[in-house]
Amino acid sequence: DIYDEMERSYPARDNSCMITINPRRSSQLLYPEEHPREHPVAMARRLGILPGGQWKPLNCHPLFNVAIILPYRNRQTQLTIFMNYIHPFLQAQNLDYRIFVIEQSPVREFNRAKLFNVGYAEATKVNDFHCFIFQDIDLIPQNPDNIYACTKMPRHMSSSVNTFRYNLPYSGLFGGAIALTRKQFERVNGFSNVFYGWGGEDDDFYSRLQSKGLQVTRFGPDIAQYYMLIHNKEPPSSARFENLENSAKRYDTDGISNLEYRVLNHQLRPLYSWILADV
Ligand code: BGN
Repeated sequence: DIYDEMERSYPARDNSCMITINPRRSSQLLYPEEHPREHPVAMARRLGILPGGQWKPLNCHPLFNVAIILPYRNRQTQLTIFMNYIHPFLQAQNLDYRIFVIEQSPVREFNRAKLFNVGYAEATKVNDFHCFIFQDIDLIPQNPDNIYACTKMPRHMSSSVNTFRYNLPYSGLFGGAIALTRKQFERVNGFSNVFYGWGGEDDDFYSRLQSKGLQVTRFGPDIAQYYMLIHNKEPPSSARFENLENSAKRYDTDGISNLEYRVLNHQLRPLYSWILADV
């Protein structure tokens, strides 16, 4: 039962918010590219979103306290589509949430995993977040029951993506969108910082979880459906194989324990907290 799998951030009490998870509800057929777009200021006002992309329900006590971390560079259209879509989606789940966009400064190769570590570190300075969602900006959750909160075990949320014809390509895939409690994330020393360029960082993270005996969980493929926004494929990095071979040697020394970066700029934007980081 999915309810039993959830890891609550706050204890249940009178007037706790309800969460609805109905595995039999079929996912919405939708094309996020065609989702209506609203001016960020108008949207924030209409939906009661606080500066920095923060919201919580006022008519009930939320059960989940979540930071959503999005690594970013040069994907303005996707960012707009994502924000227009995700706020109503998260509000319907009655979450206490805040969205962080972590932008990598030019010119070094993109380092998705290290940006996640930066997001974790910066979010933790703002609030004592209990649960973290680490996800790509191009992934749109299609089922409203795919709850953006943590489970007792680290969860792979995007196991069913349209670009993989809604099949899991391999059982160790842990990329796309994942949910971990702060405790689970700290237990594995976060992500490796050495994966510059495309590929392998999620496989490295999966092996970290395994090394600590953390079994990953997934909801059913009907719930875990995502639509990937169309973009050009990144060329894979050639360093990823060697980095993966040496994974185990770095678990304890490479991660949030040795994280170094510089925040070059930050703003509380209407729909998200923006952090520009040199990693
Ligand atoms: C894998 C990538 C992952 C990526 C998935 C899905 C590597 C490591 C060398 C085998 N892993 O092949 O990072 O998330 O594809 O695209 O490239």
